[in-house]
Amino acid sequence: MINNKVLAIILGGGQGSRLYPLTKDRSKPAVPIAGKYRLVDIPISNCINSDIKRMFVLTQFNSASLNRHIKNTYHFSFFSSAFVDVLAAEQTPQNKTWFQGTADAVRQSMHHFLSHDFEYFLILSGDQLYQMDYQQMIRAHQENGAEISIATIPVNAKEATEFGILKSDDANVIKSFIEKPSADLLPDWTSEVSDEMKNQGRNYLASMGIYVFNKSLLTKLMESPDTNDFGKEIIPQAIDKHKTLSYQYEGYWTDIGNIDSFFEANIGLTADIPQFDLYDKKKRIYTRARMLPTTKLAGTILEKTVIAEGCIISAAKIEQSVIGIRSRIGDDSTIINTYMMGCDHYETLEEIDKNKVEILMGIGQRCFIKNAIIDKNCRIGDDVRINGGKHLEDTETDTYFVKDGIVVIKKGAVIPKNTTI
Ligand code: ADQ
Ligand code: ADP
Repeated sequence: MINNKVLAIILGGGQGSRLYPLTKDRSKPAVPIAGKYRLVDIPISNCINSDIKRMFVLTQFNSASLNRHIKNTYHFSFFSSAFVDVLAAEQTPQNKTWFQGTADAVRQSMHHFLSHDFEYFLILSGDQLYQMDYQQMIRAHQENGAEISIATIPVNAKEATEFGILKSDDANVIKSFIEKPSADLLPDWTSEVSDEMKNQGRNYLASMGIYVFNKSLLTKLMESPDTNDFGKEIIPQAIDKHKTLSYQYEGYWTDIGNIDSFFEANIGLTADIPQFDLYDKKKRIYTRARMLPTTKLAGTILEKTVIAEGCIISAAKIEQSVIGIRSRIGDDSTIINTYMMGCDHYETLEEIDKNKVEILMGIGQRCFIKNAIIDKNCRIGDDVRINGGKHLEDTETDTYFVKDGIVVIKKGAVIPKNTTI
């Protein structure tokens, strides 16, 4: 049984600066996606669906929301060896610094891993949207006698500069690798790909940042203290010395490391047939079971919209939007191309009265909101107009942040009535 031989390490995130301000108060794995999940649910669910049930999540910040989410979600049987453990960067007498990079994060946590019985490390990224059976990759690794395997995917020239790009021989053995090549170097890095990929202009083979390492090899590689990153050092230095295989994948896979790609990945769920399939019984995405009531709607025209549980909505229109758990949207409001994350709790009438709440959690009446991400627990007053788009310059205030035309309302922000952004 391969699954008993694998220990999964989920790289939960460095500073998460590219997802700021969503990562202002929480670690990256805890960022809410798709209305009811968190980023970390994706690799954890892929592991569970691949029958790999021993997982560590490495994160730079020890955020309360991440720990609570993992603790409340992943309950395995008392009799199984399954677990999901969060390891945050910790100061010890040996390590006075935070993780310096992905390999350093693994190195600093190595003593936690080595007390387990396993043969393969499965190293995963925490900020990607995809559904993959890791068993097939590990089987290919084993059958071909590889020491390292890298999952790869064909990408186009524009994307190629953002990834590790590699070339392999006919037996899928990786012969060369370059981390994030500049555009002028790209002509040397094309690969033979299928006709379907060629027709889409996807002529470069990119690393998906998903690696299988033999335990003994990675343990040895980690002994050198000068390698901080997998992409920049470990992989380029290892391919000449250790048999490194490319495991090619052609399904849906997207990196959601910045605000733009995070927004696109969420809004993509509103397509007629989304590329990321949340409805597949065999590739289920797990998250916290919250026992919320059903959503209540009154007089709203809905166009390609995904609505999570527990919402109370009387908006005029919601179009191409993802509305998260416990969202409240008032009369005559219009929401377009927006990801609203929802709320952590409902406000009771007593709380509203006691705290003299003027603007309720959620979106008020007669608002117009377009091209926005609304983080959790925001209070948006009546007649607020948020019109995101390329006409807006990148900017930041106490309550919102604009990046690439997308307006991000910060967690818990209060936007007074009649505000225009
Ligand atoms: P990047 O995604 O740019 O490229 P990196 O920033 O190192 O590489 O992040 C990889 C994963 O590790 C991400 O999930 C990130 O959040 C996490 N991470 C980063 N620093 C961390 C830290 N200090 N502690 C814990 N987790 C951390 C990598 C490869 C490329 C490949 C792309 C595919 O280097 O070769 O093409 O992934 O997305
Ligand atoms: P989720 O459903 O996103 O997992 P939780 O149920 O964990 O959210 O709640 C998120 C946070 O909100 C927790 O810190 C929880 O304690 C807090 N919370 C829940 N109810 C209330 C409340 N009535 N007032 C303030 N905070 C609350």
